[in-house]
Amino acid sequence: MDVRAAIAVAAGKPLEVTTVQLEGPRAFEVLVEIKATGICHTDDFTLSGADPEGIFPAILGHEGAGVVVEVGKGVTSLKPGDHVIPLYTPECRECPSCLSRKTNLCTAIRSTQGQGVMPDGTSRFKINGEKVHHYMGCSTFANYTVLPEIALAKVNPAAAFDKICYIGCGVTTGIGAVINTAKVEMGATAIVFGLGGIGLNVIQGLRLAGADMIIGVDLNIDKKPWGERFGMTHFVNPLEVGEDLVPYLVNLTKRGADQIGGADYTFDCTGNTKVMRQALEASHRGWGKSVVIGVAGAGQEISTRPFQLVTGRTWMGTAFGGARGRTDVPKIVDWYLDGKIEIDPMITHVMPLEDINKGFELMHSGESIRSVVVY
Ligand code: NAD
Ligand code: AHE
Ligand code: ZN
Repeated sequence: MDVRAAIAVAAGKPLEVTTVQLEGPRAFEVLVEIKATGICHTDDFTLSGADPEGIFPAILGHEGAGVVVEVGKGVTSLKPGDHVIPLYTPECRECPSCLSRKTNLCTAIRSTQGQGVMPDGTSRFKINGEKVHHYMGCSTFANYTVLPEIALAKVNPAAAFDKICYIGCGVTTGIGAVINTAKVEMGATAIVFGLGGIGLNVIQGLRLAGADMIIGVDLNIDKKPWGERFGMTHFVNPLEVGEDLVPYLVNLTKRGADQIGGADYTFDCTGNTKVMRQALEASHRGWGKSVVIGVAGAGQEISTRPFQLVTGRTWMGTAFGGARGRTDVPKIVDWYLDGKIEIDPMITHVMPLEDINKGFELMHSGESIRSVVVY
């Protein structure tokens, strides 16, 4: 069938909106009509050419929501009409990783996903007979896409697609980093570096977990009211503090009889490796946990003095907020419907697929929190 899609033709080039051909679902696959998709910084990261797994041409997009149109042979958990959210971290419930209960990083289809193809090694997308790659197993920058059954979460049909698409990445990553990865407790102190589409969800996760002091750090002063809107208690602009950012943050978080500073929990939501180091070093001596969420380009590395770890800090990372997609995503949709978490105000811009490059420009200029394409 013919579908409308935004194709990433080459690194650093704008997406090209055109018609491509999509083959129907094979065994254990599902054809989904995508109704809405968010634009995440990771799409921009891959489009920039910095992603070692970036392949062109490809149909990017991994933050979608839609409706099942057709199921392939052997599919048992979904039927036409079901509302679904695509999962770039699937949940097969059978691989050693799923069975370990220690990680959400299902390994069932990870290698083919990284090669931009379906689990059988082929692509369902073509343009003029030439192969177009899938992306993160999702390709939500197309109004129809095919996914493996294990990479779809069935969700409450009462929820609006143009809001819950954000649960496909940003909302779940931010809130999950707090709840699943860091396991933040009531009364904790926390620092969030980068108050974009992910960082603001870390902040609302911290509010949900009952953190007392929530410090937001961003180079863009316009993000201050945004942080406050979701529970941030203090804002720090590194440009005002200069070279002394870490001692400044340690001082700000001093408490208790010994007056040792550093936050209980810190989160990098920038993808900048220097910020990742600052986040680790601004966490508390003896027990601070620092969570890397940001994604950094090929060849970039993080560093610190081993002393920082010897003295009890833990450096950790999270993908998709540690969420097991088919189990946790439907619950997060229900949290949204129950008013437990907010999504609507963070969706600052909505546009048709034809204007998708505008969504990337708004991200670059820092004007948007989340842009959503509605088909
Ligand atoms: P975004 O562009 O919306 O937000 C980034 C924010 O960081 C902006 O507000 C920007 O002003 C701020 N920033 C940039 N450099 C900074 C610095 N040196 N100090 C302080 N603030 C700085 O991006 P996003 O969609 O929120 O994504 C954030 C990062 O998280 C990206 O690297 C993205 O690829 C990654 N990500 C990871 C996962 C995961 O599962 N681990 C999921 C989604 C996104
Ligand atoms: N392809 C990159 C890695 C990118 C990456 O870490 N992706 C995150 C999700 S970001 C969503 O916005 C992820 O899920 N990682 C786990 C995984 O298995 O990819 C690279 O550096 O090669
Ligand atoms: Zn993302």
